Amino acid sequence: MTELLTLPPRLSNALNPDVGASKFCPGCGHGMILKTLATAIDELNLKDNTVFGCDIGCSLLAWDFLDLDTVQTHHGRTTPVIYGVVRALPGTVGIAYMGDGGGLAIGAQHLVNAAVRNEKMLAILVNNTNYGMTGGQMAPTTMPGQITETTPYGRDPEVTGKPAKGAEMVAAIVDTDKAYVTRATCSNLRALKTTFKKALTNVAEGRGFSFVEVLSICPLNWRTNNVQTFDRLKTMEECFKVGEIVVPQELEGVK
Ligand SMILES: Cc1ncc(C[n+]2csc(CCOP(=O)(O)OP(=O)(O)O)c2C)c(N)n1
Ligand code: SF4
Repeated sequence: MTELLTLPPRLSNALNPDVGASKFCPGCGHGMILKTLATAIDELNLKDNTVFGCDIGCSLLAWDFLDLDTVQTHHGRTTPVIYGVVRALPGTVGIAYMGDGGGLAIGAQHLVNAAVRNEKMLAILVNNTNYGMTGGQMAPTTMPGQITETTPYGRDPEVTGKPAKGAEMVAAIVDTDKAYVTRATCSNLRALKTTFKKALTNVAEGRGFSFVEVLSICPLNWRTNNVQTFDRLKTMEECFKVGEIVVPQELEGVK
């Protein structure tokens, strides 16, 4: 029985075993989301033909998290870099991993064009409602009333608009027979794994564009303890509806 205590943790093959200490802040959502993605890649046996791209922002700290061919690019440019790889090497499963700032502010035009053109890739947008890496400024997704470094009295929609709804925006412009568009949350990692498996399957089967927005947590910039962090995530789940928006018929059986 004591032998069990000395067994190393079981890691997914798609995780880099030599990554060392986490580069993310304690309690960050990125680590949970990436670990779940690695498990989904393993369960679908896609590791050897997957290419991973990470953006600027805290997502770039994923550059050595996975044992996959990886490229790091600037704000939202990860999307065109990844579909460039897929176009050059058809059959590659390309993943662009970005923050809500990268995907919905400076890189929004890339996301829109990839979605409209049904590029055969997976875009994962991690929504933590702020610009995490640069110290917690307002992002397109900041919620009404939310205090950030640049909205010290709370975001006022009269002045800066309402929060951008990435998944709904993408759903409005994709080919609904071929694309997969959904919003998930890091409060339910089991459901997130199924979501990633559907999104990856849609790409691996050459059907079309997959978009997964994941509601995530940023305790450092939110200045929240564990309880407050997950309470904030519940508020986000009320503001950004979790669930599938566009699902091709072929994916219905994927678990
Ligand atoms: C053109 C340009 N403007 C600003 C920056 C500074 N910058 C680096 S990361 C970042 C915020 C990224 O926020 P987000 O995409 O939401 O990712 P997060 O860090 O929250 O995961 C900004 C503004 C930059 N690198 N390049
Ligand atoms: S700043 Fe926020 S998003 Fe970035 S690593 Fe820290 S907790 Fe995670």
